[in-house]
Amino acid sequence: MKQRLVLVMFLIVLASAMAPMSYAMPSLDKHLLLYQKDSATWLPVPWGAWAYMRYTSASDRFWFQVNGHDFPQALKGTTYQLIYYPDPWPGNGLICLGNGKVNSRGDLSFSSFATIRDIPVSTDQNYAQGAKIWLVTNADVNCTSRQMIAWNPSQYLFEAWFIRFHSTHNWVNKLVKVDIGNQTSEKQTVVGYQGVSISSWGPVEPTTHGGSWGTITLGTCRVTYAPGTGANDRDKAGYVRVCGVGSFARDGVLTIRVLNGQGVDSFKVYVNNVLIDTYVPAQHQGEVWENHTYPLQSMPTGCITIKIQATGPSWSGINTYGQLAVDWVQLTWTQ
Ligand SMILES: [Ca+2]
Repeated sequence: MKQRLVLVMFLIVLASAMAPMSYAMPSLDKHLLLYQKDSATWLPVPWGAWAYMRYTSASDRFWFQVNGHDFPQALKGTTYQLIYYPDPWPGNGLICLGNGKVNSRGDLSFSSFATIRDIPVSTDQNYAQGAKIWLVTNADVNCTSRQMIAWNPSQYLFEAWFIRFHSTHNWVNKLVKVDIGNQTSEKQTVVGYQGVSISSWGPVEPTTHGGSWGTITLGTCRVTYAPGTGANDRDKAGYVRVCGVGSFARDGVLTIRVLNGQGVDSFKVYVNNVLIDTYVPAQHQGEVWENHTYPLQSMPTGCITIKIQATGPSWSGINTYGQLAVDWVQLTWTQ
């Protein structure tokens, strides 16, 4: 064990002396040791796998370089994710930083960057100490829902100490609210961006067909399913597209305002074709506008297409008014 540690220390010194690999990569000024731990004692596993990570402690993005060694035979060919793991279990909001595969010699090597804000985050139970960085098997983490989905600690490499990263990027809060039925808002150009478009909605209401539409007397809306468009269109969806979301985008939140009317106004919400909600309200007599809010765990960049699809049974007034009215759609994020 002693010889082993001497070797590890020698390799740390050697790696520290190496120049950064990529011309775009800033100076990797800090380092972290990761190793297999006995999950009963949290002591290092003798002769276990270990990795050395160099990283930027303050930069516009989190740049890093990972070199791992001595992975056991059974884990050769396994893909590992480098993650920031905030406690408690299952690490809700964890961040997948990059990934690499263990080669036939039992080594693992990759370098990349991740567009992240400061770590640890304030809600992390380890906030006072710092951020835990782990190497976990790809199968045990969901990078979209951002949480651990299995626990096989004998296969992981854990942090030897906590780290901190400070983002020097100038984070700016963004808000795009698309007022459905307001034809100026529906085509708005967001300053510095390509703008907004909508498609596949019914006519502007209540302007077109009259009626109460909840208490929207001062506003306008549209339905996802317009009357008179044929039975095959009952599951028709309305789309809102927001383009020009930058590559630094983080912390997205989608809010939609939907009329829970006299029918069963069930619906599904998709973001870039990924289903994020299936909503089935209790049936009632009134008409109530409801806000539904969704954190976007994996914030898309470029164009974001929001699809709102009625899935409930046709209500009695469908041939007059259509189905599932939407007042507005709002996206917030930072970039
Ligand atoms: Ca509206």
